[in-house]
Amino acid sequence: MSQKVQIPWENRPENSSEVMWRSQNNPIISRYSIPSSNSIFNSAVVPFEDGFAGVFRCDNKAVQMNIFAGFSKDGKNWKINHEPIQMKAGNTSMIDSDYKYDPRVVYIEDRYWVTWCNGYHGPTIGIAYTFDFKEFFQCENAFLPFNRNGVLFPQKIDGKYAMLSRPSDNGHTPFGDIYISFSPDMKYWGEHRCLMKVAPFDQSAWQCTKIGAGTVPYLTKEGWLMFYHGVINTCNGFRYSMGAAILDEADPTKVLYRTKPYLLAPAAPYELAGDVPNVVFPCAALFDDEKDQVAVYYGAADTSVAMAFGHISEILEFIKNNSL
Ligand code: BMA
Repeated sequence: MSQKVQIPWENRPENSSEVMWRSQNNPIISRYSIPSSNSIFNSAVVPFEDGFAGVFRCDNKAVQMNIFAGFSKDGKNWKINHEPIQMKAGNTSMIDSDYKYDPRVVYIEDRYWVTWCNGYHGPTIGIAYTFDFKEFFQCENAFLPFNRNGVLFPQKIDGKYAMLSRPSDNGHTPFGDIYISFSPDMKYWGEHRCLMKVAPFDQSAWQCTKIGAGTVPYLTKEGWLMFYHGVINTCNGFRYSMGAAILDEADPTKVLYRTKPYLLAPAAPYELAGDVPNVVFPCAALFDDEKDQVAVYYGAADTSVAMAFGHISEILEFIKNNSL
């Protein structure tokens, strides 16, 4: 599953012994990168043609949440469209949307699928497909409101599409576990199973309030590797960190391992301060198996997009040796 395009990469800094380390160029996308934006964060990228394409959450200066397509040759320098994605009708004519945020993107079979948090009487999971990142076709919402963090698997499991999600409420949800659901056709979703719950406070407090799927699961020799966010409710509000889990290859309703310590938590200035302080929110990852490299894209403090790097083999070992 190696990708032909060189993924963005920076070696581990000499003075670092961390499993994952930040880009020296963080944040790689700053809040005012398009004329209308107040903030650009929680965004997703994939290999596309001879470079990369992405779907970006750009909140405007009225603080309306919407998603925009963007393109890059190297995965680090991005040109984001100045107009939001205009959806056409996909497998339904009901494409209502009060707002769109926190997109994920995945290539399955013959096209790119976008999932996002879609405003339909509250947040739920919107789905669209595109072949070229110019025309987008919106499909039925996957679930009833309220739901967030819908993340598709990159291939069918036993002939069905599979999606992770996080049932929630209409506010700043103070709870949340990750579920997995299946669909024969990207329209009707069912067979909902609870996948992963929050961790006990006394065992892994950074993920004791809520957890949500982050990056598209990636098949490794150990199983499906998925970076996720975990939240603790502190006396100063929510704090979002990144961990990772490995799911069983044949039956991804089974969690094999998940990190007890976090892999990345708010510590850099752009993660500690911003529109929402103390947020590290992973939404995409690019992998290169041959080079044993992964580059993770995450939203920093609901303000900008940042990147972190790691060696796939070391991350897998870390998850297995430090599992909850
Ligand atoms: C969630 C979403 C995310 C955001 C996070 C932290 O509910 O709005 O987009 O990053 O809160 O504010």
